[in-house]
Amino acid sequence: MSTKEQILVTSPLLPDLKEFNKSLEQIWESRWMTNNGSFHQQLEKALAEYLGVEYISVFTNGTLPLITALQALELTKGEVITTPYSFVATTHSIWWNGLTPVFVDVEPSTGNMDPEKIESAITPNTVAIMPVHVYGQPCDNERIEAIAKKHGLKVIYDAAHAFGVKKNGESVLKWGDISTLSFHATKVYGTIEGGAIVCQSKEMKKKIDNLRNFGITDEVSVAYPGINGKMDEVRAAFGLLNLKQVDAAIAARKKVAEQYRAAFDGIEGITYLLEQPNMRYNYGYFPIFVDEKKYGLNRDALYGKLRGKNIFGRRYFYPLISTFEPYRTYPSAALSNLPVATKMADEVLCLPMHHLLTNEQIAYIIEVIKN
Ligand code: T4K
Repeated sequence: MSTKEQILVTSPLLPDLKEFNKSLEQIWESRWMTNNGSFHQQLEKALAEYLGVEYISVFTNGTLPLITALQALELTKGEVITTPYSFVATTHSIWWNGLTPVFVDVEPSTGNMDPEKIESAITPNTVAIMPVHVYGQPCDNERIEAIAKKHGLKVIYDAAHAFGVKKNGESVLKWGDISTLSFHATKVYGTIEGGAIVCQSKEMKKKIDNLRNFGITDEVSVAYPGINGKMDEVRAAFGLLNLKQVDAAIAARKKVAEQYRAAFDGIEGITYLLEQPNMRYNYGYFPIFVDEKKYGLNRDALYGKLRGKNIFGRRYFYPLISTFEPYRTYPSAALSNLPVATKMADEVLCLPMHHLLTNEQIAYIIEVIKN
């Protein structure tokens, strides 16, 4: 295989262009571009069915659902317990609502928030917990929600990575008060930019839909200081077509994961996250963890070596959110509070993982890591 070709960490899922053109013709003909149009309505219906959830509101990206979720739950002051091991949008959404993020450490087996650490971080000011199903690995929902119930806290899952993920045949999006999704181009299922909120009642969906449209409740009334989070018709049409092929894409990703796992079982110092039983995963990411002592190179050296061979992995999620400028002075951002997350962030490398990787490309990546 030529090393001239760049192998990127991901590749977007694209609908058939001819089919997409047909949708565009319909949009042109209707002259209806956005604001709850026909494709938008069809997409919400189709997503609810595909995901096995009742109430879903699509958004223009995956960050506004996080911000809006906190507003829908009327959390206006206090602390929100969250994970530093995520994309920065998770913590930003807390900040944007004038709330205080409180970081807790994660579990090494999943990279998700450690329920024990949650309980000890609760103060009289705590109002909610915002866990992330990082890489689509489901959180320990039973323990998290038992803690939330005991202390009267809301739970908002950042499920940006958990599109189509199920535990015991049930969508993980049904957990907690609200879950949010991202349909960014780099995700398993995408609408170019896009996202959604999944909630548990008709009334809550109505409120979220209003918040997504400036808080407008009718032609002459505005009930909340809402935002413009609406998805346009072009992206809704794109998303509808992508839904038809997402299962095939997940199946292709699963095969990539199987090849990686088989190969890394034989490489000292390279580990990966183990699958938990009774889950349906989406294989959105393939993080490996590099133990310098055993492997002989540290993560950054391997990252650089792969780049030198035209293999562009990404260090998701390094650096930890808690080390970024806006958050590093928070008491909970202290390294001593986050030893597991710090170690994971220092050792992680997400390898190329998408539906278009060829067996030759996978073998080439494995070969470079082996040598
Ligand atoms: N919560 C969590 C847990 C999240 O992970 C995210 C987003 C969010 C919330 C917020 O959702 P959004 O508001 O983004 O919908 C990417 C994505 O931009 C971001 O969506 C994602 N998480 C995050 C983990 O990764 P970058 O800065 O790594 O993207 P970029 O542009 O470097 O692209 C990564 C790779 O993908 C490159 O190798 C090139 C390839 N690529 C990228 C794009 C955009 C393509 O092949 N085609 C493309 O169109 O952030």
